[in-house]
Amino acid sequence: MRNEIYRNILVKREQKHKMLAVLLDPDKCKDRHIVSIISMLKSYPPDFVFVGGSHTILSTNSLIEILQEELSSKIVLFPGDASQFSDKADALLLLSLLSGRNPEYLIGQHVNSAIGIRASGVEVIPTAYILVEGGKTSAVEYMSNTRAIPRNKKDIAVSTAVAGELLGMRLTYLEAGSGAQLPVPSEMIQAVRHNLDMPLIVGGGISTPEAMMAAFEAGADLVVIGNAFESQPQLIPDFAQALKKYNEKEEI
Ligand code: 1GP
Repeated sequence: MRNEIYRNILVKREQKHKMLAVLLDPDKCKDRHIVSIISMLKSYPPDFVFVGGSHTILSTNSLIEILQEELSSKIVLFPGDASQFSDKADALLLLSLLSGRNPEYLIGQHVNSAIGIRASGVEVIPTAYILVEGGKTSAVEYMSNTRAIPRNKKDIAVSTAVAGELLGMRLTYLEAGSGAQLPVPSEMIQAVRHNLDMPLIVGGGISTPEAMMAAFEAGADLVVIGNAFESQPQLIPDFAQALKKYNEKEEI
């Protein structure tokens, strides 16, 4: 089983090097819009480009092909369901929606896609996906028929993340949902970080470099930005420069 991308995440984490992923939803990346996003990402390549969405009509395949032609960043699938799998991706976050209690997103979709995923040879990273209330009903909550953890219940988030680690998952994705009004609270990130060994991804509703830095300071190893860059690609340099400055400071 391939392990290159996960190993790379572990090495960067060991070096205290924070990482950025840009999330692109195939449905939102059409025509001229994708051209301006790609041109920004060429100048400021993120560590990863995540591809997927809670509800997509267009295929992940064609977007991945375009991205691979244009960018050097690794392409990681962040699928809303099994239909979004593509053997063209460099890796797959095999998500279990641990904050929810819907068996379809805990094991059902996985059974449907397991044989195809293994045959593809795509690197698989088992990921504990933990949804936290973000101030409004998120698309993932509606589509997966799962519920978010209340913002003030950090102990539930910790228990859920630890359960994921005990089950053998290799990444935790703590998430307020795409387009959240409020990102995951810093105290919750800190509490989860404190109780977990594996790398921690944080995303949802992060729309300023300051909010990204707050997530890093609280313990995120990798931050995911979707909406903010999809609607305003011109923001990408500000985030990239803030991250670069932070990593350079840490290396001194
Ligand atoms: C969603 O965490 C990602 O799953 C990114 O969220 O689109 O709000 O940045 P945003």
